[in-house]
Amino acid sequence: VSLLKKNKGQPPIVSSIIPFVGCFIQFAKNPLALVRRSYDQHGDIFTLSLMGFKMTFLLGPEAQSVFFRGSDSQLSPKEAYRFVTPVFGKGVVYDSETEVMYEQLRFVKDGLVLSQLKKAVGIISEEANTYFEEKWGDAGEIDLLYEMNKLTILTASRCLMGKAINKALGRSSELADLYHELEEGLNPISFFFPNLPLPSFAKRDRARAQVAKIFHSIIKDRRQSNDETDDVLYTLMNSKYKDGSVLEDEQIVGLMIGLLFAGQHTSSITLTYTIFYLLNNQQTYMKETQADIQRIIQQEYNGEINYEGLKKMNRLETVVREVLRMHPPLIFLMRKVMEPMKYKDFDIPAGHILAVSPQVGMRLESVYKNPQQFDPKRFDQGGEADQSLPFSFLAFGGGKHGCPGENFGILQIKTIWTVLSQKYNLEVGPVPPTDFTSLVAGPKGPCMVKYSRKH
Ligand code: X2N
Repeated sequence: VSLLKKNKGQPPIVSSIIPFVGCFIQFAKNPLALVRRSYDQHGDIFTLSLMGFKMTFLLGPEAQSVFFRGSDSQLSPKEAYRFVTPVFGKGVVYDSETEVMYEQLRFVKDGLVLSQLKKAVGIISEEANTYFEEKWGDAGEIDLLYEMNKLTILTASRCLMGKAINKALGRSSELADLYHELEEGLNPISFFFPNLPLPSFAKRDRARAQVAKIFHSIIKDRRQSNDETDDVLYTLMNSKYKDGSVLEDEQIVGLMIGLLFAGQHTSSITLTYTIFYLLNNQQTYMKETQADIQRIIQQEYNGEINYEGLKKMNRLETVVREVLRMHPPLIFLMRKVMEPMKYKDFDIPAGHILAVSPQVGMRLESVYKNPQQFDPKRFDQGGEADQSLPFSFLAFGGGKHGCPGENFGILQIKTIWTVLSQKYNLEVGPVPPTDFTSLVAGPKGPCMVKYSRKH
């Protein structure tokens, strides 16, 4: 037997009888089933041929670590996520030079530091209180996903941009409609067909121009009034690149659009699933969570919802993490391979799209026991997740591009649930299935829920 490692060539290709199109139809129908089936057949690395793209999947912590540890010059997020640029804008998020991208990421992280999170709790609970009082009343039936989406637009935009933006949102539904038109432009099909002339693209460009105009005027007002509300906008307006220059207004606008999108959909989806899981586990996690709210928020902090109190609510936090394990809103994360690379004995050529699938990756039996079972206890201190390998939990990505909004997002969900569950009793059906046809994968709507005010 030769001691030299045998070169196995490129990763196994998942077979398909249709040239060019490849597995695209199966992929479009149920991308996760295809990825899971291919993993069972081929193991932790394989390539799907989709519309002329070679998508190479890495599954399991060992393979995933290669993805998250790669440098941008080897594994480019910018090249993989080009299709988001018309929405977020040029020169920001994934469209900037690597070094600039990292500096922008740092500005965002600076805008979401602990002191900001503490303030955010106050803002979010205030917005949530007002929302429920004005919109829900005493009893009724609503589409929970729709409602949580509306509420997280308000909370995320206020935490990012202060009160002015919510005045603009409240004055007319125009801005909300514009956001919606802008988001319609983030169709996942445009990953495969960036130049397809979809009718939504003309609307997208018009909406972006309008939103930009409104954001520009908010920035201008901020400067003139010497308003020193320190929110994320304030942080961005006062941040400096290493060369001493400040962000251009156009870049601030682009980052705001990106952050607003990021903070809204992932949160409203996770919040909706969290509520479904809590109410479907009345005798266990719901009971425990509500006892914590009673003991910590009510007794220890006299009903005031603050950062310290929410931090102590461990069960709610493990419920949210377990929801994210089973239903990560981003079902794929991608990079473009810029230089040929190796994984185990396989050669991955330049030009492949490298992909990690949080949803499939967090339901592997080798990573989490009974992965199809909802079990928040796995995230308890000293629980099974504490023993897992790095890059086992994928809901917030990892490595240099790891999500800067992780703490904010979880806190936002905990805050809104604490406000909501103290006001209302809810009646929900079973946990809804997931809709994989949008960029951010959430429960298939409508998610009708009955509510009535507590005493
Ligand atoms: C054939 C429709 O085509 O039925 F938002 F500042 C802001 C994640 C990018 C996933 C691409 C799936 C293609 C289904 C086609 C910011 C909070 C971010 C982070 C099905 C019939 C966005 C593209 C998904 C290809 C799968 C990009 C988000 N934190 N938010 N049916 O992430 O972070 C941000 C970051 C991507 C994909 C696909 C179909 C920073 C069809 C019709 C057809 N994929 N996919 N974020 N499909 N059909 C975000 C990462 C960034």
